[in-house]
Amino acid sequence: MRKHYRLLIITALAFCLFVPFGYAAKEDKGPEPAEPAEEDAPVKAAEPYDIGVFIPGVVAGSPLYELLVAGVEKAAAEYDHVGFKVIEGGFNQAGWEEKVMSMAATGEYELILTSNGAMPWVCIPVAEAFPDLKFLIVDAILPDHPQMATVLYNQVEQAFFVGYLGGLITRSNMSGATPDLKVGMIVGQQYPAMDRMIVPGFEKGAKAADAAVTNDFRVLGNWYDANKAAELANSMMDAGVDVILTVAGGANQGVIKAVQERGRYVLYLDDDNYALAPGTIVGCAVLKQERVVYEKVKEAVEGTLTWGEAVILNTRDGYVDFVDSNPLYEQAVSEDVRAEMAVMLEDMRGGRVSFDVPKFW
Ligand code: RBF
Repeated sequence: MRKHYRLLIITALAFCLFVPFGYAAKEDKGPEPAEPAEEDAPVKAAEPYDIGVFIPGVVAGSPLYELLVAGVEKAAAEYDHVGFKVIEGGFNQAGWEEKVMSMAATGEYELILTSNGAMPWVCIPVAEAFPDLKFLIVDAILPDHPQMATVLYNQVEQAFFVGYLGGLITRSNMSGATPDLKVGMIVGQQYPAMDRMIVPGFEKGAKAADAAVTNDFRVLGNWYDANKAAELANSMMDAGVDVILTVAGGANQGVIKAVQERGRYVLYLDDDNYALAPGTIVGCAVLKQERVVYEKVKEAVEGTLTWGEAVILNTRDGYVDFVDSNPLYEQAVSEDVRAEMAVMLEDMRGGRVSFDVPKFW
Protein backbone atom coordinates (compact mmCIF):
# COMPACT_ATOMS: atom_id res chain seq x y z
CA MET A 1 0.00 0.00 0.00
CA ARG A 2 2.89 2.34 0.59
CA LYS A 3 3.44 2.15 -3.13
CA HIS A 4 0.00 3.79 -3.50
CA TYR A 5 1.18 6.85 -1.66
CA ARG A 6 4.32 7.00 -3.77
CA LEU A 7 2.17 6.78 -6.87
CA LEU A 8 -0.12 9.54 -5.58
CA ILE A 9 2.81 11.89 -4.93
CA ILE A 10 4.29 11.21 -8.36
CA THR A 11 0.90 11.80 -10.01
CA ALA A 12 0.43 15.07 -8.08
CA LEU A 13 3.93 16.28 -9.04
CA ALA A 14 3.32 15.42 -12.68
CA PHE A 15 0.02 17.33 -12.53
CA CYS A 16 1.70 20.51 -11.10
CA LEU A 17 4.49 20.40 -13.68
CA PHE A 18 2.51 19.74 -16.86
CA VAL A 19 -1.02 21.02 -16.42
CA PRO A 20 -0.23 24.79 -16.14
CA PHE A 21 1.77 24.66 -19.39
CA GLY A 22 -1.14 22.98 -21.11
CA TYR A 23 -3.43 25.84 -20.10
CA ALA A 24 -0.89 28.45 -21.25
CA ALA A 25 -0.71 26.87 -24.68
CA LYS A 26 -4.51 27.03 -25.00
CA GLU A 27 -4.59 30.72 -24.00
CA ASP A 28 -1.96 31.53 -26.62
CA LYS A 29 -4.29 30.11 -29.25
CA GLY A 30 -1.11 28.80 -30.90
CA PRO A 31 -1.04 25.62 -32.90
CA GLU A 32 -2.54 22.65 -31.08
CA PRO A 33 0.24 20.46 -29.72
CA ALA A 34 0.50 17.25 -31.68
CA GLU A 35 -1.32 14.25 -30.14
CA PRO A 36 1.26 12.07 -28.42
CA ALA A 37 2.10 8.98 -30.45
CA GLU A 38 0.27 5.85 -29.33
CA GLU A 39 3.36 4.32 -27.72
CA ASP A 40 4.13 7.54 -25.80
CA ALA A 41 0.67 7.63 -24.22
CA PRO A 42 0.97 6.95 -20.49
CA VAL A 43 -0.05 3.35 -19.82
CA LYS A 44 -2.41 3.12 -16.87
CA ALA A 45 -0.34 1.22 -14.30
CA ALA A 46 -2.14 -1.44 -12.29
CA GLU A 47 -2.50 -0.67 -8.59
CA PRO A 48 0.45 -2.12 -6.67
CA TYR A 49 -0.38 -5.43 -5.02
CA ASP A 50 1.90 -6.37 -2.15
CA ILE A 51 1.90 -9.75 -0.44
CA GLY A 52 3.26 -10.37 3.04
CA VAL A 53 4.34 -13.99 3.36
CA PHE A 54 4.30 -15.10 6.99
CA ILE A 55 6.29 -18.27 7.74
CA PRO A 56 5.14 -19.83 11.02
CA GLY A 57 8.58 -21.22 11.80
CA VAL A 58 11.58 -20.96 9.49
CA VAL A 59 11.76 -21.75 5.79
CA ALA A 60 14.88 -23.93 5.67
CA GLY A 61 14.20 -27.63 6.18
CA SER A 62 10.39 -27.36 6.18
CA PRO A 63 9.19 -28.56 2.77
CA LEU A 64 5.78 -26.86 2.82
CA TYR A 65 7.33 -23.50 3.67
CA GLU A 66 9.96 -23.85 0.95
CA LEU A 67 7.21 -24.65 -1.57
CA LEU A 68 5.10 -21.73 -0.32
CA VAL A 69 7.92 -19.30 -1.08
CA ALA A 70 8.61 -20.93 -4.47
CA GLY A 71 4.91 -20.63 -5.44
CA VAL A 72 4.52 -16.96 -4.55
CA GLU A 73 7.83 -16.14 -6.23
CA LYS A 74 6.65 -17.73 -9.46
CA ALA A 75 3.27 -15.97 -9.39
CA ALA A 76 4.71 -12.53 -8.54
CA ALA A 77 7.25 -12.81 -11.37
CA GLU A 78 4.37 -12.72 -13.85
CA TYR A 79 3.23 -9.22 -12.87
CA ASP A 80 5.04 -5.88 -12.77
CA HIS A 81 2.77 -4.57 -10.03
CA VAL A 82 3.02 -7.53 -7.62
CA GLY A 83 5.64 -7.68 -4.89
CA PHE A 84 6.12 -9.93 -1.87
CA LYS A 85 8.14 -10.01 1.29
CA VAL A 86 8.87 -13.13 3.36
CA ILE A 87 8.84 -12.78 7.14
CA GLU A 88 9.87 -15.71 9.33
CA GLY A 89 7.83 -15.93 12.52
CA GLY A 90 10.25 -18.29 14.28
CA PHE A 91 9.42 -21.10 16.67
CA ASN A 92 7.71 -19.19 19.48
CA GLN A 93 4.13 -19.86 18.44
CA ALA A 94 2.78 -17.56 21.17
CA GLY A 95 4.41 -14.65 19.31
CA TRP A 96 2.91 -15.34 15.86
CA GLU A 97 -0.29 -13.30 16.28
CA GLU A 98 1.64 -10.22 17.33
CA LYS A 99 3.99 -10.64 14.37
CA VAL A 100 1.16 -10.95 11.84
CA MET A 101 -0.54 -7.97 13.53
CA SER A 102 2.65 -5.91 13.07
CA MET A 103 2.84 -6.92 9.41
CA ALA A 104 -0.76 -5.78 8.93
CA ALA A 105 -0.12 -2.53 10.80
CA THR A 106 2.59 -1.48 8.34
CA GLY A 107 -0.21 -0.97 5.83
CA GLU A 108 2.13 -2.37 3.19
CA TYR A 109 0.12 -5.41 2.18
CA GLU A 110 -3.05 -6.22 0.26
CA LEU A 111 -2.68 -9.91 1.14
CA ILE A 112 -1.16 -12.00 3.92
CA LEU A 113 -0.12 -15.44 2.67
CA THR A 114 0.71 -18.20 5.13
CA SER A 115 0.63 -21.97 5.68
CA ASN A 116 -0.37 -24.39 8.46
CA GLY A 117 -3.50 -25.42 10.29
CA ALA A 118 -3.07 -23.05 13.21
CA MET A 119 -2.86 -19.90 11.08
CA PRO A 120 -6.58 -19.20 10.47
CA TRP A 121 -7.02 -18.87 14.23
CA VAL A 122 -3.90 -16.74 14.55
CA CYS A 123 -5.18 -14.47 11.76
CA ILE A 124 -8.80 -14.02 12.94
CA PRO A 125 -8.01 -11.15 15.36
CA VAL A 126 -5.74 -9.54 12.74
CA ALA A 127 -8.56 -9.70 10.19
CA GLU A 128 -10.90 -8.06 12.67
CA ALA A 129 -8.44 -5.22 13.28
CA PHE A 130 -7.79 -4.73 9.53
CA PRO A 131 -11.08 -5.29 7.68
CA ASP A 132 -9.61 -4.43 4.24
CA LEU A 133 -6.83 -7.01 4.49
CA LYS A 134 -7.20 -10.46 2.92
CA PHE A 135 -5.64 -13.78 3.99
CA LEU A 136 -4.75 -16.75 1.81
CA ILE A 137 -3.96 -19.69 4.09
CA VAL A 138 -2.86 -23.04 2.67
CA ASP A 139 -2.53 -26.40 4.48
CA ALA A 140 -5.43 -25.13 6.64
CA ILE A 141 -9.20 -24.87 6.76
CA LEU A 142 -11.65 -22.22 7.93
CA PRO A 143 -14.84 -21.91 5.86
CA ASP A 144 -16.96 -18.76 5.51
CA HIS A 145 -14.62 -16.07 6.80
CA PRO A 146 -15.20 -13.12 4.44
CA GLN A 147 -11.54 -12.04 4.48
CA MET A 148 -10.00 -15.49 4.13
CA ALA A 149 -9.55 -18.24 1.55
CA THR A 150 -8.15 -21.57 2.76
CA VAL A 151 -6.87 -24.69 1.03
CA LEU A 152 -6.67 -27.99 2.88
CA TYR A 153 -4.92 -31.09 1.55
CA ASN A 154 -6.30 -34.57 2.07
CA GLN A 155 -3.58 -35.60 4.51
CA VAL A 156 -5.29 -38.95 5.14
CA GLU A 157 -4.34 -39.85 1.59
CA GLN A 158 -0.86 -38.33 1.75
CA ALA A 159 -0.09 -40.35 4.91
CA PHE A 160 -1.77 -43.50 3.55
CA PHE A 161 0.75 -43.60 0.66
CA VAL A 162 3.78 -43.74 2.96
CA GLY A 163 1.99 -45.89 5.57
CA TYR A 164 1.28 -48.54 2.95
CA LEU A 165 4.88 -48.45 1.73
CA GLY A 166 6.15 -48.63 5.33
CA GLY A 167 3.95 -51.67 5.98
CA LEU A 168 5.21 -53.39 2.84
CA ILE A 169 8.84 -52.67 3.74
CA THR A 170 8.67 -53.79 7.39
CA ARG A 171 7.36 -57.20 6.34
CA SER A 172 9.74 -57.42 3.34
CA ASN A 173 13.14 -59.05 3.13
CA MET A 174 14.85 -55.76 2.21
CA SER A 175 18.29 -55.57 3.87
CA GLY A 176 17.28 -53.00 6.52
CA ALA A 177 14.01 -54.69 7.50
CA THR A 178 13.94 -56.24 11.00
CA PRO A 179 11.89 -59.34 11.91
CA ASP A 180 9.48 -57.10 13.90
CA LEU A 181 6.44 -55.73 12.08
CA LYS A 182 6.94 -52.23 13.48
CA VAL A 183 6.86 -48.87 11.71
CA GLY A 184 7.26 -45.53 13.44
CA MET A 185 6.49 -41.82 13.30
CA ILE A 186 8.39 -38.83 14.70
CA VAL A 187 6.41 -35.60 14.61
CA GLY A 188 7.16 -32.03 15.67
CA GLN A 189 3.97 -31.62 17.65
CA GLN A 190 0.38 -32.81 17.78
CA TYR A 191 -2.37 -30.73 16.15
CA PRO A 192 -5.80 -31.53 14.71
CA ALA A 193 -4.57 -32.36 11.17
CA MET A 194 -1.92 -34.65 12.67
CA ASP A 195 -4.29 -36.47 15.04
CA ARG A 196 -7.28 -36.67 12.71
CA MET A 197 -5.64 -37.15 9.30
CA ILE A 198 -1.91 -37.93 9.28
CA VAL A 199 -1.68 -40.53 12.07
CA PRO A 200 -4.90 -42.38 11.08
CA GLY A 201 -3.93 -42.29 7.37
CA PHE A 202 -0.43 -43.66 8.11
CA GLU A 203 -1.76 -46.46 10.32
CA LYS A 204 -4.53 -47.33 7.87
CA GLY A 205 -1.90 -47.65 5.13
CA ALA A 206 0.48 -49.76 7.23
CA LYS A 207 -2.33 -52.11 8.25
CA ALA A 208 -3.60 -52.36 4.68
CA ALA A 209 -0.17 -53.82 3.81
CA ASP A 210 -0.23 -56.18 6.79
CA ALA A 211 -2.84 -56.09 9.56
CA ALA A 212 -0.23 -57.09 12.17
CA VAL A 213 1.92 -53.94 11.71
CA THR A 214 2.05 -51.58 14.71
CA ASN A 215 3.03 -47.90 14.79
CA ASP A 216 5.52 -46.49 17.32
CA PHE A 217 4.42 -42.83 17.53
CA ARG A 218 6.74 -40.21 19.10
CA VAL A 219 6.33 -36.47 19.59
CA LEU A 220 9.44 -34.28 19.55
CA GLY A 221 7.80 -31.16 21.03
CA ASN A 222 9.34 -28.71 18.53
CA TRP A 223 10.29 -28.39 14.86
CA TYR A 224 14.05 -27.91 15.18
CA ASP A 225 15.81 -30.19 17.69
CA ALA A 226 17.69 -32.60 15.41
CA ASN A 227 19.68 -34.14 18.32
CA LYS A 228 16.58 -35.08 20.26
CA ALA A 229 14.97 -36.37 17.04
CA ALA A 230 18.02 -38.63 16.49
CA GLU A 231 17.68 -39.94 20.08
CA LEU A 232 14.02 -40.75 19.48
CA ALA A 233 14.86 -42.50 16.22
CA ASN A 234 17.53 -44.59 17.95
CA SER A 235 15.26 -45.67 20.77
CA MET A 236 12.62 -46.68 18.21
CA MET A 237 15.17 -48.65 16.19
CA ASP A 238 16.36 -50.34 19.41
CA ALA A 239 12.78 -51.57 19.78
CA GLY A 240 12.79 -53.08 16.28
CA VAL A 241 11.34 -50.26 14.17
CA ASP A 242 12.82 -50.36 10.66
CA VAL A 243 10.89 -47.60 8.81
CA ILE A 244 10.24 -44.13 10.26
CA LEU A 245 8.00 -41.38 8.89
CA THR A 246 9.48 -38.06 9.98
CA VAL A 247 7.32 -34.91 10.08
CA ALA A 248 9.54 -32.63 12.13
CA GLY A 249 10.73 -29.74 9.91
CA GLY A 250 14.39 -28.86 10.55
CA ALA A 251 14.69 -31.79 13.00
CA ASN A 252 14.16 -34.29 10.17
CA GLN A 253 17.92 -34.09 9.60
CA GLY A 254 18.53 -35.80 12.94
CA VAL A 255 16.19 -38.66 12.07
CA ILE A 256 17.79 -39.15 8.66
CA LYS A 257 21.31 -39.25 10.12
CA ALA A 258 20.46 -41.74 12.88
CA VAL A 259 18.57 -44.02 10.52
CA GLN A 260 21.26 -43.84 7.85
CA GLU A 261 23.91 -44.93 10.38
CA ARG A 262 21.93 -48.11 11.08
CA GLY A 263 20.95 -48.90 7.50
CA ARG A 264 17.21 -48.56 8.06
CA TYR A 265 14.61 -46.47 6.27
CA VAL A 266 12.95 -43.05 6.32
CA LEU A 267 9.63 -41.96 4.84
CA TYR A 268 9.00 -38.34 3.97
CA LEU A 269 5.99 -36.09 3.38
CA ASP A 270 5.25 -32.97 1.33
CA ASP A 271 8.00 -32.94 -1.32
CA ASP A 272 10.30 -35.08 -3.48
CA ASN A 273 13.24 -35.29 -1.10
CA TYR A 274 14.88 -38.63 -2.03
CA ALA A 275 18.11 -36.79 -2.87
CA LEU A 276 18.57 -35.72 0.77
CA ALA A 277 19.59 -39.31 1.62
CA PRO A 278 19.54 -41.74 -1.31
CA GLY A 279 18.93 -45.31 -0.16
CA THR A 280 17.72 -44.14 3.26
CA ILE A 281 14.73 -42.07 2.17
CA VAL A 282 12.65 -44.79 0.52
CA GLY A 283 9.35 -43.00 -0.03
CA CYS A 284 8.17 -39.43 -0.53
CA ALA A 285 4.50 -38.50 -0.60
CA VAL A 286 3.87 -35.02 -1.98
CA LEU A 287 1.47 -32.11 -1.77
CA LYS A 288 1.44 -29.81 -4.79
CA GLN A 289 1.82 -26.79 -2.56
CA GLU A 290 3.95 -24.77 -5.02
CA ARG A 291 1.27 -25.18 -7.70
CA VAL A 292 -1.60 -24.37 -5.32
CA VAL A 293 0.12 -21.23 -4.06
CA TYR A 294 0.95 -20.15 -7.62
CA GLU A 295 -2.64 -20.66 -8.77
CA LYS A 296 -4.35 -19.11 -5.76
CA VAL A 297 -2.03 -16.09 -5.56
CA LYS A 298 -2.78 -15.38 -9.22
CA GLU A 299 -6.51 -15.58 -8.51
CA ALA A 300 -6.08 -13.20 -5.57
CA VAL A 301 -4.10 -10.73 -7.71
CA GLU A 302 -6.64 -10.90 -10.53
CA GLY A 303 -9.60 -10.51 -8.22
CA THR A 304 -11.15 -13.88 -9.02
CA LEU A 305 -10.49 -15.61 -5.70
CA THR A 306 -13.66 -16.20 -3.69
CA TRP A 307 -13.20 -14.99 -0.14
CA GLY A 308 -14.83 -17.28 2.40
CA GLU A 309 -13.98 -20.28 0.22
CA ALA A 310 -12.46 -23.40 1.86
CA VAL A 311 -11.14 -25.88 -0.68
CA ILE A 312 -10.12 -29.50 0.04
CA LEU A 313 -7.72 -31.09 -2.47
CA ASN A 314 -7.33 -34.85 -2.97
CA THR A 315 -5.21 -37.39 -4.82
CA ARG A 316 -7.81 -37.72 -7.56
CA ASP A 317 -7.54 -33.94 -8.18
CA GLY A 318 -3.77 -34.32 -8.70
CA TYR A 319 -2.72 -32.26 -5.67
CA VAL A 320 -1.75 -35.16 -3.37
CA ASP A 321 0.50 -37.91 -4.70
CA PHE A 322 3.45 -40.23 -4.18
CA VAL A 323 6.74 -39.89 -6.11
CA ASP A 324 7.43 -43.18 -7.89
CA SER A 325 9.06 -41.52 -10.90
CA ASN A 326 12.34 -40.64 -9.15
CA PRO A 327 15.06 -43.22 -10.01
CA LEU A 328 16.19 -43.01 -6.37
CA TYR A 329 12.89 -44.66 -5.37
CA GLU A 330 13.53 -47.49 -7.78
CA GLN A 331 17.10 -47.92 -6.51
CA ALA A 332 16.10 -47.88 -2.83
CA VAL A 333 13.06 -50.17 -2.81
CA SER A 334 12.92 -53.83 -3.83
CA GLU A 335 11.02 -54.75 -6.96
CA ASP A 336 8.32 -56.84 -5.23
CA VAL A 337 7.51 -53.97 -2.85
CA ARG A 338 7.36 -51.49 -5.73
CA ALA A 339 5.04 -53.79 -7.66
CA GLU A 340 2.52 -53.88 -4.78
CA MET A 341 2.88 -50.14 -4.32
CA ALA A 342 2.18 -49.56 -8.02
CA VAL A 343 -1.21 -51.29 -7.82
CA MET A 344 -2.29 -49.09 -4.92
CA LEU A 345 -0.99 -45.93 -6.63
CA GLU A 346 -2.98 -46.67 -9.75
CA ASP A 347 -6.17 -47.19 -7.72
CA MET A 348 -5.74 -43.96 -5.80
CA ARG A 349 -4.72 -41.83 -8.77
CA GLY A 350 -7.68 -43.18 -10.70
CA GLY A 351 -10.03 -42.33 -7.81
CA ARG A 352 -11.06 -45.98 -7.34
CA VAL A 353 -9.64 -45.87 -3.81
CA SER A 354 -9.98 -42.68 -1.79
CA PHE A 355 -10.30 -41.60 1.83
CA ASP A 356 -12.54 -38.93 3.26
CA VAL A 357 -11.21 -36.05 5.32
CA PRO A 358 -12.96 -36.18 8.71
CA LYS A 359 -14.48 -32.88 9.83
CA PHE A 360 -12.07 -31.70 12.53
CA TRP A 361 -12.58 -27.93 12.37
N1 RBF B 1 5.95 -28.50 9.38
C1 RBF B 1 7.25 -28.28 9.13
O1 RBF B 1 7.83 -28.93 8.26
N2 RBF B 1 7.94 -27.31 9.82
C2 RBF B 1 7.37 -26.57 10.78
O2 RBF B 1 8.03 -25.70 11.38
C3 RBF B 1 6.00 -26.79 11.09
N3 RBF B 1 5.35 -26.09 12.06
C4 RBF B 1 4.04 -26.33 12.31
C5 RBF B 1 3.38 -25.61 13.31
C6 RBF B 1 2.03 -25.81 13.58
C7 RBF B 1 1.34 -25.04 14.66
C8 RBF B 1 1.30 -26.76 12.80
C9 RBF B 1 -0.18 -26.96 13.04
C10 RBF B 1 1.94 -27.48 11.83
C11 RBF B 1 3.31 -27.30 11.57
N4 RBF B 1 3.98 -28.04 10.59
C12 RBF B 1 5.30 -27.79 10.34
C13 RBF B 1 3.34 -29.18 9.92
C14 RBF B 1 2.77 -28.87 8.55
O3 RBF B 1 1.76 -27.90 8.68
C15 RBF B 1 2.17 -30.14 7.91
O4 RBF B 1 1.17 -30.69 8.74
C16 RBF B 1 3.19 -31.20 7.66
O5 RBF B 1 4.26 -30.67 6.92
C17 RBF B 1 2.58 -32.39 6.86
O6 RBF B 1 2.09 -32.00 5.62
